[in-house]
Amino acid sequence: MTDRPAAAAPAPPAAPAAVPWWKRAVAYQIYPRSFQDSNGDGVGDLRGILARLDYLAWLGVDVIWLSPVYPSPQADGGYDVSDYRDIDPLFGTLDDFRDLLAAVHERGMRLLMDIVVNHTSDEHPWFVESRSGTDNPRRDWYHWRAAPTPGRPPNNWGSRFSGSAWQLDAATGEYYLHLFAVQQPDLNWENPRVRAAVYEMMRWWLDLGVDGFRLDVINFISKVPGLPDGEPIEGTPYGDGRPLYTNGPRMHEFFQEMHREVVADRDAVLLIVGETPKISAEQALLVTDPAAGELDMVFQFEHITVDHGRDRWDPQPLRLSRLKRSLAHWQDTLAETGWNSLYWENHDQPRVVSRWGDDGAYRVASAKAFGTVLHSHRGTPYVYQGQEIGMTNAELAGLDDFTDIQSRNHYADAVDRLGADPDKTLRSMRPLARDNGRTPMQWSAEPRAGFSDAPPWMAVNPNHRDVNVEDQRGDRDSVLAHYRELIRLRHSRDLIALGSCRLTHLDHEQLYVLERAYRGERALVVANLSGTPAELPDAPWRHPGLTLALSNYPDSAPTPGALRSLRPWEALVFVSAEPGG
Ligand code: TEU
Repeated sequence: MTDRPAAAAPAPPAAPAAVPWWKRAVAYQIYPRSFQDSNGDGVGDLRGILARLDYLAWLGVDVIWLSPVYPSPQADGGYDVSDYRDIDPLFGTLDDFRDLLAAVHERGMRLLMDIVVNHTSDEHPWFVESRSGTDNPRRDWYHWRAAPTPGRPPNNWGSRFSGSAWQLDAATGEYYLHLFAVQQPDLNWENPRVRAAVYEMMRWWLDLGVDGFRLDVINFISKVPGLPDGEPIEGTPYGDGRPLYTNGPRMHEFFQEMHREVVADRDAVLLIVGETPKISAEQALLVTDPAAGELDMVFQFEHITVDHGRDRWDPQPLRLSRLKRSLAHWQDTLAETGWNSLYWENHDQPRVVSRWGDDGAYRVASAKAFGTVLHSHRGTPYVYQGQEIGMTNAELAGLDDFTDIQSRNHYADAVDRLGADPDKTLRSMRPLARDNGRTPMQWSAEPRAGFSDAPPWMAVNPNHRDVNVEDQRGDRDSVLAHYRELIRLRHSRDLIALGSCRLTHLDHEQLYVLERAYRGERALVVANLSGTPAELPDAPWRHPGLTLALSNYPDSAPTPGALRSLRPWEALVFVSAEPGG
């Protein structure tokens, strides 16, 4: 009987792949124009951000997303870049940037640059050369087309900032494509020299020491060949080009190429998040699957357009079940393989407390409730400047209060071209206008809210006397203290950072309920996202061993079992004991 060699010892279980840092991180978005002015010109700048870094470290922020600070004619708030390797004098100098980056790293934080490469500014040297002649070597760095018939654009696509997506260039008699403003011509990503130049620029910033990128409308870079007409849109001279330039045929190929050319061996330390309007959860799973070698996460728009009727200018009341079904689908679809970004606000969105909460009597409770719900999902939460103190929408009384090109173009199109009623148009613009998220940061109750010593580029919200960092910093019942506690909870419990996430009670129009689980630990989050009391369906709920960890009311039920109803905007986090606790 031959002695069979001893069975090989079973291979030790594969060490769990190191959890990327950004899965436990909380991000903070800064819109530099409106964050902190340091040189008294009424516009925020890099030295202003540097002066506020200790505040962000105190809040518990792990990574900062910096909206564009590159030289720009500022036609679209800096999202029209005329030089990718410098800083606009409005915001400072490259040395100011180096000092800021060093100071961020000294405090153990990271910084993401905002890369805007679906388009450039029409003042970028690449475009200046490209439009200089049909035989210019950079002509095909952009999308130029002759008019099929005189006076008619090459196709019927509408711009996202109103009007046609094509602009006639008188000098060469050809049209160029601009999905956003006329001042933002789209780069032709079919051209490998364009892609190589973009990757080289991104590596330049990585060599400077930045920790990753937020990629602006990055799923628009691949267009359907031939740029065919879109389905006509009723009541407009345009067709819907979105399906023809969104999540295009070579998107995954370009994402993988970018990953190879830019991220390569720095994958473990970098965070690459793509802004991807109209991406589906299924597509996002393909993009964020680490095995795909594309992006780490995306900003999706499904949940942030549940109150859009025809479009942003047709605001509808929130149906909570619709919001929950969307976020539940994203949680379930990306689950163990993909990874979600979590946000309510950014520089393109209104303030959540005004949009879906109550920015009057229940401003504090509803701001905290939306914070609790957001930060209790599985994914990386993004706090937009001012969200952590419960800033509200701006007072946009007249057209002059709207600074944003998207709003002003819409008004001009609706009123001047289509003859719509001016007041009715302004009324429909106010609730969801991007300007609502762009008012100066409210640091104190002083005039100009401590943002600047000079008249700010945009009016400070007069409620800064009551809503500001200084007053809230010492107040343990403030929205700020609540956000700080949410961030501390995520940092201290992998249950919250890494645990599975299941939404329940999807049809309930008041309650938002989440169940989290991680290696035997459990959490239950239940929030009443309405201004009226909510009875708990089929109470008592049995979640033995869970106790209250966080609430936005002083005297909430200590356990789920004791809960019978929730007060307006009441939001509770129950957790099991800490392992070994
Ligand atoms: O936004 C892309 C985008 O599609 C939207 O968020 C946009 O606000 C709007 O809803 C268009 O319909 C990114 C930037 O975040 C935004 O600030 C820029 O204006 C835009 O790209 C162009 O760069």
